[in-house]
Amino acid sequence: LRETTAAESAPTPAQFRQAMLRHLQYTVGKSPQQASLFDWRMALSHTVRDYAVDPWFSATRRTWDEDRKRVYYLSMEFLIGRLLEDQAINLGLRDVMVQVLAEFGLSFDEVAEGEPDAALGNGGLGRLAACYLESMATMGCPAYGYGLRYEHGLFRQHFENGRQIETPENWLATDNPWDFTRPEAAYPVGFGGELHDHDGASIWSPRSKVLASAHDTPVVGYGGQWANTLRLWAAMPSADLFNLDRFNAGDFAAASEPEALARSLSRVLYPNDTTEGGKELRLSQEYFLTSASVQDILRRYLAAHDDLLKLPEFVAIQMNDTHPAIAGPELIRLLVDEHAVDFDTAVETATSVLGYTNHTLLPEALERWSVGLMRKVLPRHLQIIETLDTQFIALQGQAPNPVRLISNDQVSMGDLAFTTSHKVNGVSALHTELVSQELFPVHNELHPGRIVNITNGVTPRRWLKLANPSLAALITDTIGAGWESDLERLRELEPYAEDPAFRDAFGRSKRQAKEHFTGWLAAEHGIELPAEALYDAQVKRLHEYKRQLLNILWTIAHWQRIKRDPQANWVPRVKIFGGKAAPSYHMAKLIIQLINDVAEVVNNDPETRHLLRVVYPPNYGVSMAEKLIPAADLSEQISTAGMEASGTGNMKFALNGALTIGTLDGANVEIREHVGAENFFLFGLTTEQVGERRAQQGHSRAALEASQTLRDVLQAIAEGTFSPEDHHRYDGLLETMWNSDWFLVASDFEDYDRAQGEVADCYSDPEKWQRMAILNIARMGYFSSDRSIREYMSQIWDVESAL
Ligand code: 26M
Repeated sequence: LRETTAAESAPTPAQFRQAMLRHLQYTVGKSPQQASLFDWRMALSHTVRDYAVDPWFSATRRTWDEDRKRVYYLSMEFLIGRLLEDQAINLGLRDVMVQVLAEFGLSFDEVAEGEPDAALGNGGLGRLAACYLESMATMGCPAYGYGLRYEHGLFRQHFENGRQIETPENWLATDNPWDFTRPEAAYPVGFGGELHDHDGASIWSPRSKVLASAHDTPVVGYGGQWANTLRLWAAMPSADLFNLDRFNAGDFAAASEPEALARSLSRVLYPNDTTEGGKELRLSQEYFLTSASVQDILRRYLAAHDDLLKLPEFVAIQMNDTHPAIAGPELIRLLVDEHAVDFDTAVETATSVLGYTNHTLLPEALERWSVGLMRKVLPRHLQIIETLDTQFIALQGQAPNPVRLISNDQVSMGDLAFTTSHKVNGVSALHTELVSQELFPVHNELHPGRIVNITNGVTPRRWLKLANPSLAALITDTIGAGWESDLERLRELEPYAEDPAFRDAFGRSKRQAKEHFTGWLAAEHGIELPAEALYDAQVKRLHEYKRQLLNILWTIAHWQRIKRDPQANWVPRVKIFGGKAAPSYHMAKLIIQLINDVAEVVNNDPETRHLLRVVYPPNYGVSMAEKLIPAADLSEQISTAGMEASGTGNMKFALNGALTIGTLDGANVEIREHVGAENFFLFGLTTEQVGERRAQQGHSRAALEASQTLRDVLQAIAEGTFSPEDHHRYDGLLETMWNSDWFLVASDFEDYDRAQGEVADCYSDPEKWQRMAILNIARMGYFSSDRSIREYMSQIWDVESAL
């Protein structure tokens, strides 16, 4: 086995070319003359993948040989995007690959554009898991990602008359070249059935069993010195799991239940980024992921050890939100029922192994499962949770109203995850404070020190080097290579903020990124944009708390002002929106329609179209973000304070030299501290003021009465200015604005307007703007996911780097 790093063993163009031609002929079965773009991409992907295998083998081998502790990251979502360029960069193959393709007359961008995004996630939580996988590999942290191999990822979005339409996503329709199928790694997962008492012990006889079958993708770290595995489970009906007893008893429908369940389990990703609750299939998916993963973890541990009580010395399991929180009961069940460990020892062992990351405080997003459904699907686990609940009540002594794992006939997965974890973490400083004080105050007093903060981060390989090659090249030219895996080195750029030549070069790189984005937008969506304008972007899932509504209402106000005084010295702006709404989230879908209706009117107004555009390219996802974020001048991070756990898009924008207009929410607080308050456009109520304002009767009406600007905006909407064919389209939305406004759009409007005025003033002084943008880039090193992972390794997982 080779132990050399990718950089040392980089192939020559001739070697790479030969390897690719071999794959074209023998893997794809085509000659260069017959090959389509698809064929070339397959040959290229297999060629790149080959170079991942050596570091992958050697990392796996060393982990076994050195008997290292491993991290297992359990997540229902991995929002990976494309892999070809990412893997090529990390293996040091990007340049040679581009060169060899060019020799065949092919443009790399054109070949790469054919790769479908692996969109196995909804948004921030899923993308964070993908950044963390890449950083764990870069940091030499022995780790596995465990997830589900959904046949259909997040739905595709398009607009009809401005309304969101969802269609199925189908990333596996063509070959997935990254996937190694592992039919030998398969585990039965049981569902339903009964409990029987046997000598005081509970025996679970599931009604159906489904096989979990593994598909592995190597995840190579930057520099190619380490690689981990992303293991995705596919549900498989299995001949021997077909229920023969029931079949022979004549109950044919019941006999094929396992097969029906199997066909649905890994079929599709649930498209909500908040729980809608109660769906049996979702609970079954969560258990399927968790059980298969925990079985695999124990199998791997027992292949090298025999004392299960030492599990915490060799295994750390991280639960990405509560979605895999059944891991506690499942691990306890396997230890007690299959390995004869006594209950209390099993609980202690499981708790020492497990960690839980909380990603949200929204009450509707905190998972609760009805006791009835739990009993039906997972009777043994419910029994274990009941025992844990009894123990947890006892721990609270004489408390009159103890916190319970089960209340109102529902299992609270957050409380369960807390009690079965040795560490619980929030994802930004503010969020962790709220997790301690608002969400888990009782747990926190019982277990001081269990809650820790790990502020989120993003991988600079994908979000700077890959997405923004012109800025990345400028950085390397200025401070040398190596910043990619030591992002604090960006600080060396600080003095260049005062260097006019560097500022010009930065301006040119921003211009190139804009051209790349607008070129794509024109080719893909037929939308032409002016290059000389302030690109102002808000891209993220549609949610009322994220306040896309505040942004579009301000856009209308801005349009009205331009129309009142068209000759004034306006800064031309392009308002860019992107993001999907959950299919059943009516208000979010109405906001999408409003944005598209406003775009229709504003973009066709000859008086203003040279000064204001509104664009909403459909189907925002990782690959669109890679083009859009580098092109942005202004990043909208405008959630109601206290509601966005962290945000990670905010980090990607600032790292690419966009300035932020934002509230004191989530990681915005820390971003502002790092880049400097003078380089950040702050507005809005604080978390504390949000609480106070909501308690004031009639706050929405009061705020509207204080803002002529906002009243004029609502008036225009009410008159049908943007929906001439349906004056009542936005009645519901307007009613909310006047009478409830939970998200405080009206309360924050005037201050947002003031901050947007500062943005425009600042942008008209390019020297000042560029200085601020450069200082943002230089001071964003802290937000590398490498730093986050280092903190998880030392504060939660107690695992050492193998490098
Ligand atoms: C739950 C049950 C059923 C179906 C879907 C879900 C579900 C899926 C995703 C619930 C929440 C989901 O994601 C929440 C999320 O993305 N949270 C975001 O996490 C980011 C990473 O920590 C933070 O930066 C964001 O602030 C936070 O909103």
